[in-house]
Amino acid sequence: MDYVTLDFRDEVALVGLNRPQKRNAISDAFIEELDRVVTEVESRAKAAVIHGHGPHFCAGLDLAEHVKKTPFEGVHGSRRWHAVFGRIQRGKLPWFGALHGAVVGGGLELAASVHVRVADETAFFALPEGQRGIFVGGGASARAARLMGVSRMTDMMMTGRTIDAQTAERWALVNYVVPAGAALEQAVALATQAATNAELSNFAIIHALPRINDMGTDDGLWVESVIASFTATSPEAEERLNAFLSKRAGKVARPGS
Ligand code: 1HE
Repeated sequence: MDYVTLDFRDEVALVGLNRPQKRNAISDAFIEELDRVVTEVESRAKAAVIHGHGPHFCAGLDLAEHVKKTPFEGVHGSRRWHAVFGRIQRGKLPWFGALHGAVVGGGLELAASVHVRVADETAFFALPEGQRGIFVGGGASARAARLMGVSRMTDMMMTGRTIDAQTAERWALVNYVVPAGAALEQAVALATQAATNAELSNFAIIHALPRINDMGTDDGLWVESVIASFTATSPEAEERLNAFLSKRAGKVARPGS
C-alpha cells in the first residue's frame, strides 16, 4: 500500500501523503513507510517538499487505530513519530511543507518538523487533542510551541481554536501564504532555490540554528563562530566567494525584483 508517493523534479523530491480517503490520517504502517521514503530522499535529492494528496494536508493520528492501543503501545508509537519526524527536521537536507486544507493534530506536528512552510488560503490549523482526550505525541510541544509560543498553543489545545492561514503566518507557524492551489509549486520553487546552496551551509542552517536557539547567548555565539569558520574554510565557500568577487555570481536582489 502506497501511503506515501515519491516523485522528483530534478534535485527536489516531492513526498506526497497519500491516504486521501482517510484524510491522510497517519497509522503505524504509514509512519514506517514515511521513514523508508525519508531514507530514499536523503540518498537521491538535495531538497524535499512534503504535501498532501486529496482535499487536506493531514488529519493527524489515525484515531481508529489509536483507540485500540494500550498505553505502552501509545508511548512507543509517539516515540516512532519523534524518530521519523526528527530525521526530517535534523537530517541531511532542507524540507519544505506545502499545506492546504486541514493541517490538524499530528498533521501540524509533521508540518512543524519541516524547515519552511508554505500554506495556501484553504489551509486551517488545529490541535484537537484536548477534545479527543489525548495529548500531542508527534513533537508539537517541542516544535509547534517553539514556532507559535506556548500561550497560543495552550489556547488551541484547551479551547479547540482553529486558525486560518493568515493567522498562522502572523503566529510564525507558516512562512508564506499563497492563493488556493499554489502551495506545492511555491514550495517546489523554494526547495529548488535551496538545493543550489552549498550543502554544508544548508546542513549548518538545519543543525546549528535550532540548537543555538536553545542555548544561552554566550554559548550560542561560541558555537556560531566555530561553525562560521568551519563553513568558510571549505573549498566550496572559497569558490563561491571568488565567483562573487569576479562578478560570476548574482547580486542580492531587492524584494519583488
Ligand atoms: C480519520 C481521521 C483521523 C478523518 N483518524 N480517520 N485528528 C483529528 O481529530 C481530526 C479528525 N478529522 C476531522 O476533523 C475531519 O476528518 C477533517 C476536518 C480533517 C476533514 O473533514 P472532511 O469532512 O473532509 O472528512 P471526514 O468526512 O470527516 O473524514 C473522511 C474519512 O476520514 C472518514 O472515514 P469514513 O470511513 O467515515 O469515510 C473519517 O473517519 C476519516 N478520518 N480524520 C482516522 N484522524 C502522534 S499524536 C497526534 C495526535 C493527533 O493527531 S490528535 C488529532 C487527530
